[in-house]
Amino acid sequence: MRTRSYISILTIFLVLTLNSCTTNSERRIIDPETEVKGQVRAELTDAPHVPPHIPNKSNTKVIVELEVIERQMRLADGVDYTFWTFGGHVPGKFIRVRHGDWIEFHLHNHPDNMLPHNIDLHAVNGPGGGAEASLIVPGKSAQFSFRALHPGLYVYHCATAPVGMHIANGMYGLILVEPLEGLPPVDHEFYVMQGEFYTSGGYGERGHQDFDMQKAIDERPDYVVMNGSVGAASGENAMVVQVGETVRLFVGNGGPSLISSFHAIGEIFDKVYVEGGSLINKDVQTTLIPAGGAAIVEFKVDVPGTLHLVDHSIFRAFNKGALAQIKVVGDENHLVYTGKEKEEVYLPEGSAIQRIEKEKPEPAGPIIELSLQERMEAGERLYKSNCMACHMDHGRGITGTFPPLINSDYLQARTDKGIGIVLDGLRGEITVNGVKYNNIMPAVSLSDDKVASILTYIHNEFDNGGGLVNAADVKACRDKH
Ligand code: HEC
Ligand SMILES: [Cu+2]
Repeated sequence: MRTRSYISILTIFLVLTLNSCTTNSERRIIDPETEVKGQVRAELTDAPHVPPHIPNKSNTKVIVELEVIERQMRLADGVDYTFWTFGGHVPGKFIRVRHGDWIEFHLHNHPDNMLPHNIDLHAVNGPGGGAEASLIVPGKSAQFSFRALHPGLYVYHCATAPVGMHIANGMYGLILVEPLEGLPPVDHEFYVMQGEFYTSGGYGERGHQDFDMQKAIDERPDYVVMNGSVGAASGENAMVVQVGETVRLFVGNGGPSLISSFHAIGEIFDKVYVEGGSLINKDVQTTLIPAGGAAIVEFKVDVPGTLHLVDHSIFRAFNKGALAQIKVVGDENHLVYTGKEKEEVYLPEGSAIQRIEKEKPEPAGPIIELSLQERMEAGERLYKSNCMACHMDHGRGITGTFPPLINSDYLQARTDKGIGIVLDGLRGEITVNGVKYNNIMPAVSLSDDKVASILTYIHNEFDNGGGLVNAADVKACRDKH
């Protein structure tokens, strides 16, 4: 019988492969019989710091003391949140042990806390990763021990019901089980961990925000952040390195729900320890980090500038906070990257200012005028779909490229309220609020009514002296051409 012989061949094959997998060298697990010698207290650190490399020893007893603290902290400028933390910050303290170590874990639940908590470490072989053994009410401590059988970078998190809520409030961190041979030396090691927050108010809504269970169930976070808050690792909190140095990032994703497409804008990962395990991939642009997973990435920085570490599901990075930065300082290397060599206006021969053809010109007929409020409402929508791509949200502009529309002295000085600019476009050098621009704004083909609404919106919403622009004003200007 043909099928049967196939099956028996398959069975033999499976038995062989399974057997070969159980040898320790293949599975890289430590023999738990190996004797444990000596004892140390683990040094724990807050992100973006990582405890120092452990000198060459393993099979040591390592005592870890971790305290759960519930506290109100900044989530974004003007926004507060009551975080539940492992050690006082989000993400929780970084724990570094050695493959083969015996970890005596003490979890303390601070007496000022409101709720019971526990810990599930993905580095544990045992029920709940320690969750059952560590469940404690406020004012209590629990102790359990485990052998670090597998090397790798592991997530830990709270697993007290409702589990999703404990994680969503910030209860996650990383534990590194460093391989016996140690990780190769690098100039810098940093700790970066992504996580989402589901708040009662939308992104940026000021004041203290509560957790929103429905948004969490729907997986619709308002915030996706690196290291616990918007800006925790960017701007003046950016990590700083020198040109020519090597960097290792221990990257975790606490979730609770989203998968991170982890990417460094302006850098390629020389090495990625895929999913934080022992498989090494090379020359990687973006690595996927599952919820409750991790990755180790390594790279050498070649030129100065700012690297943006993002979740490449890119609205999360630029609209929800999933961004961290590494400032690279040092000398340029024009053999690797030149920077902008020149910029000039590009106009194919004989062409005039481009038109953005959106719609047919309005058929002549009675002009219907709207109230200020109606123009403002229509104007906001029209601004977002026709102007915001260049002039940015709230008319911020991009310095040197797209002039701002907020409180623009250039716009306010015009007698036509800017109608001519929208109808005809604009080119040549102009100065807006002291900054020179020499670029091209395309003419936008919109009806008189729509132009009136957009300009009314810009004059009122962006502090340009207010007033109402009527469709008749736009028509009069168009007729003069
Ligand atoms: C494709 C990009 C682009 C779009 C879309 C665009 N603009 Fe502009 N806009 C520019 C550029 C570039 C300039 C500066 C032109 C120059 O350097 O001469 C400018 C200049 C202006 C100015 C004068 C400078 C200032 O800051 O006051 C106004 C007003 C203006 N735009 C309004 C609008 C409005 C309203 C819309 C939407 C209907 C719009 N723009 C859409 C690129 C754009
Ligand atoms: Cu908890």
